[in-house]
Amino acid sequence: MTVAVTKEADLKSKFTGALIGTAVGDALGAPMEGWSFEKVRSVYGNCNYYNSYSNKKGWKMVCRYYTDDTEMMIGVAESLIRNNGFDGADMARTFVQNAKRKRWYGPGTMEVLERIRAGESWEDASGKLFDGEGSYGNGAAMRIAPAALFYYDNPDMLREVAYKSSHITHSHRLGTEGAVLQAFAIALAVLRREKEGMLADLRESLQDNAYIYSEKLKAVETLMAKGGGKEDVIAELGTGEAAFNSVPTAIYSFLCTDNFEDAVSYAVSLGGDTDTIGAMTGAISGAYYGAECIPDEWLSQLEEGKKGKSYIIWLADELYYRYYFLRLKFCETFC
Ligand code: RVK
Ligand code: MG
Ligand code: MG
Repeated sequence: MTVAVTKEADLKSKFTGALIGTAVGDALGAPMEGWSFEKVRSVYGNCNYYNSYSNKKGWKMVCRYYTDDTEMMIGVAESLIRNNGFDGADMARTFVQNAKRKRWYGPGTMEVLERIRAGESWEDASGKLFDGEGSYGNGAAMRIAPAALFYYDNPDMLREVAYKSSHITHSHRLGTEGAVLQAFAIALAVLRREKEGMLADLRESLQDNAYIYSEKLKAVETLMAKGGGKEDVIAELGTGEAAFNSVPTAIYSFLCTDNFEDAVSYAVSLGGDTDTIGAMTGAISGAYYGAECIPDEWLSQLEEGKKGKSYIIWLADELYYRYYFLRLKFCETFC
């Protein structure tokens, strides 16, 4: 991974962009989660934000309430901040304390959290799912942004923490590898000023045995080259709840567009797991373009309250300061 120097102000904005971008993408996609591509198109037109005002039925996309994607992302951030880094027991406890059914959790993740609440070891609970296979759902990837930001300039720690934080709920190799890929996409978005070369770096970040992800990244490259239509993107990358059918789709949504609004609009326009693909695209795009690039019209609608918009922005600030002072301390000692 090439390390570029990012200005401090830019970096802080990227931290905020990734966290609030997760919430905005999640909230924008939530009302249409599970809809087919055709249904999304028939209700919202082509899902271009401005066009949505003028679609035939007069429906307008809303960006109000976040779901499990953001609630779990908040848990990752809270735990990293509290511990100045990763602490598995604390993160598992935080997930359990934060989880509210009204946020629409995946069934596997809810089962793990209930097992931990009932006293099972947080290290073993996820391995009991799906006949001992573990979950390959996208629930670990969708919440990874805070860890990706905290370790964006340390690829070994990034991989380790992405893996360990995922394992709390997702022990299937394809579930954890999807989260690692999403973490690297966010880290690269923080580091980069241009998108060229990102796909090659992402490919390098994959483990040798992550066959399906390298195939999907090849498909991303082909679709980028030929400017594939949405039907091709859906058929080749997927829009489902499995990590391998959604993380590459989020990466593509970011790569094939030029700004935050288009990226997230594109992601949710594909239908399927819209809140999660929206959240993951929002995280990558927010990390790349910065918080200022998130449309006010979306941000102003986003829920407030105990753990709403202002709290998420505060978490991003805290995470940034923790990151900054830890690196400063490291440099005073070793540089
Ligand atoms: C409701 C067979 C498996 C599997 C395995 C399938 C929220 C199951 C968020 C499972 C996200 C689903 C989503 C999701 C996040 C996973 N064999 N099928 N080994 N592993 N699946 O339940 O947190 O929306 O159909 O672990 O990853 O917005 O139900 O939850 O869209 O993937 O849920 O995996 O889901 P889970 P999750
Ligand atoms: Mg959700
Ligand atoms: Mg979802």
